[in-house]
Amino acid sequence: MIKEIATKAFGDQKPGTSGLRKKVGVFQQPHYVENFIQAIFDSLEGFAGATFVIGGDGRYFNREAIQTAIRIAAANGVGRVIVGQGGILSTPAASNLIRKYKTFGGIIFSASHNPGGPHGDFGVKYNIGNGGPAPEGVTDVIHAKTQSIALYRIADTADIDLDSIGTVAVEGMTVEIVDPVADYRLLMETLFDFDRLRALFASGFRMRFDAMHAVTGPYAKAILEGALGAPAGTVVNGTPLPDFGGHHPDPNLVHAKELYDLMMSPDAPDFGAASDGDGDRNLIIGRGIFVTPSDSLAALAANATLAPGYASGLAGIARSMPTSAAADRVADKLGIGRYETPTGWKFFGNLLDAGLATICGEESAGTGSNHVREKDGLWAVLLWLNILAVRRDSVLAIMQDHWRTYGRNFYARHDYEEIDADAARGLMQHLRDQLPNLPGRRLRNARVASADDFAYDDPVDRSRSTGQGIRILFEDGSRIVFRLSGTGTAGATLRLYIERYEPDTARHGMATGDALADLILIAGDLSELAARTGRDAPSVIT
Ligand code: VG1
Ligand code: CO
Repeated sequence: MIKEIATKAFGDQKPGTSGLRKKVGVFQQPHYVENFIQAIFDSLEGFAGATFVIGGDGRYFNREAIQTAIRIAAANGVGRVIVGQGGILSTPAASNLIRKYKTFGGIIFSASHNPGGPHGDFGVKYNIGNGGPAPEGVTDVIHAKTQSIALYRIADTADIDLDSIGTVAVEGMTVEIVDPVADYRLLMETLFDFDRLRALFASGFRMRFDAMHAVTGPYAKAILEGALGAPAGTVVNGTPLPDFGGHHPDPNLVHAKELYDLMMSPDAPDFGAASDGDGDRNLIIGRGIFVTPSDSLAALAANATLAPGYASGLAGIARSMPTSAAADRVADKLGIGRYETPTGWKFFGNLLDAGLATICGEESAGTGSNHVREKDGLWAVLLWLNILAVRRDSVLAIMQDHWRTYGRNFYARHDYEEIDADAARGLMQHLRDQLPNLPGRRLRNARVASADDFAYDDPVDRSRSTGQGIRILFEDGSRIVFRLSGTGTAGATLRLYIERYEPDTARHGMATGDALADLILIAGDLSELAARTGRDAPSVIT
């Protein structure tokens, strides 16, 4: 039976950088999930009888939310849903299913790298038919619908069994429970030289992949230990847990410290990697070297043709604005297009669809290509492995060689988490007020070339996105960027991004902190950071 339930708007269902993200308790309120899913369908047209993909990263409340999404979809006239077994689908795997089976769209439950469990975070995101996150135009309509909602439609049925592969019906809608890994693995086989990778592991190459008790465990085990013959135990923390084992599934140097320490120790294997809650991020650490995500993007782009899927070359490289310009140098050398977009993967969709960019990346450990419309953690790991298998060099040697060729972009991001929201807004406004007076000014040893609040004009659909971060660019190519996070769920998170270009090979061995020390002081002075936030140090440095 299909029921129509009267409801009223929740005040705050506004999607951020990557969908709607809130504390689990917020999502557990009666009607909360129902309202948002109904608002998604209310924002769409022409989906009667169509197919949608539904899955999530396995975190606490995932199964309940998926059962609700199935009931609402059935009641709204959806023809079929494809659901990952156990409710599991990594974000890139969901993107692949949407594209491969040409579905109308997909609903992904995840709060990505945010902590899980009953007191952690939960999230939901709508992806469109190209497999990518809904662009701003679409999320704005969804948000408007959440504000005017008066009723939702829901099938009044029992829970279905999410664990058995096969097909069941819910009020005339077909529910197909599928292996979450199978199609993704086939896609990876089309991009990378699996024979060569098998030979690499057979030759004694060793790696550790930390799945952080999040969604990539089953994918990494099936591909690395299964298809590629890496020894059992290569994948650690490989079982997705609702609370991620009490950890924070964010593959950075704080939360993946154990992996980092191993890779810096005398017992380090050849390669270390980790992924996040929903499998779209990657952390790359070679023996004795952490590769910043910005450098990883540049190195992957520079070497991509070594993998079969990219052998014919790249059309272009896109990076988010705060990501270092290392990738730009590769694009310039290759003579291909380069694009600078606002933060968030949704801004890459049009460039990928139009064939303008092949590889995209963000400084926040996100790299991906035109194979899906999301960033893809395991893809980045496999591309690195493919490059290592062909070059037979260490990660350290490959990066040193890269810096010799292109120069080095020293880079760091400082996060100030859970600061007072008013203080954060005040700090940004204080910076904005200074913008007109900055060009030409000398700050310590650097002269400001230009300063602005980043705005992006999409070259494909001509949409304009404003207020995407304060940039202060110096004459020597150094940069300071400030922006407020759009994924946090408590207070505000201020992100400060610092970059300095160093062409001189003799200086490439410098510690990043030393290379950026002056710029960090300048950033602190200009923003009155300590006084306004009450913090004398960032919560996380990457
Ligand atoms: C952060 C990152 C951004 C990324 C987003 C979603 O956003 O900075 O680069 O696209 O998370 O990543 P923000 O607004 O907090 O800076 V994920 O792995 O949550 O899908
Ligand atoms: Co993620």
